[in-house]
Amino acid sequence: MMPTCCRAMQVTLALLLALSSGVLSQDKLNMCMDAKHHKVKPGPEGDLYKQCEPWRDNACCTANTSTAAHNDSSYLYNFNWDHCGIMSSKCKRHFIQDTCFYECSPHLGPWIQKVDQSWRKERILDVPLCMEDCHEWWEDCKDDITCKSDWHKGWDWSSGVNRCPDGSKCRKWTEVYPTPKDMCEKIWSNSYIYTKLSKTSGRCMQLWFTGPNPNTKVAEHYLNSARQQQSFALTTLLFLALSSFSVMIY
Ligand code: FOL
Repeated sequence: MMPTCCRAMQVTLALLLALSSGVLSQDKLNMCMDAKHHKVKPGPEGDLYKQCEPWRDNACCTANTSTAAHNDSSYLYNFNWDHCGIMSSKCKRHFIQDTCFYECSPHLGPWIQKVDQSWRKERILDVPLCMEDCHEWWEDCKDDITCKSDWHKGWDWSSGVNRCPDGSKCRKWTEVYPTPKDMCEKIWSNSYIYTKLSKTSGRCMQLWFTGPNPNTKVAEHYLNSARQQQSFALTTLLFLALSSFSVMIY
């Protein structure tokens, strides 16, 4: 059993740590992840290209990145959308939009995680995606073909672009992803979490929007609810600390 003095110190230390992590989370509402092409800080980018235009007031992508997002096998990731024959243009526009969202969004802070990967230091995990965006994406791709469910790993890169690995075969989209949820969650290894929330809820992130970025408020909401959970944890810790100090005194 640990002496009371040390336990009290331990709890105080935990408190200080929790407090400092709260301070560090202040700028999570407007930040860029530390990944392959992201800017260090978000800011205006007047020349963003076509589908990335909605982010021009405040973006983590440069104009060059936004143009590349529209090109096949671009320098961004050398990623080949046409790995099982040519991807339909109605499907491809969703991948372009996803690329704009991933590269340009300054409001992903609450879902950024450190990773140990050769091509990036941070990733997004479990971003709550609006149902309409996920369903429309799946509907527009459901007649396309792919050989893999997780497009982040396991490709054959020997030619310089991703090819289907040995042993995989090109299958109907609906076989690989029976539902919109399967596709949205699996394709980028849980970057997204499927929700039943609609765009009007203000509680889910939108890939497609016009006008002021609606995701600012969504991120704010998730950060506030995380803060509330944290302050509950802090109150509990404080209670524990005080009760162990009082044990020392009496
Ligand atoms: N969109 C979203 N929403 N989230 C993302 O994380 C995301 N990531 C990309 C594009 N759009 C995204 C980047 N895509 C590889 C494959 C795809 C890719 C980036 C890199 C790649 O090199 N894969 C290797 C493994 C590399 C490694 O993990 O070390 C492979 O084995 O295929």
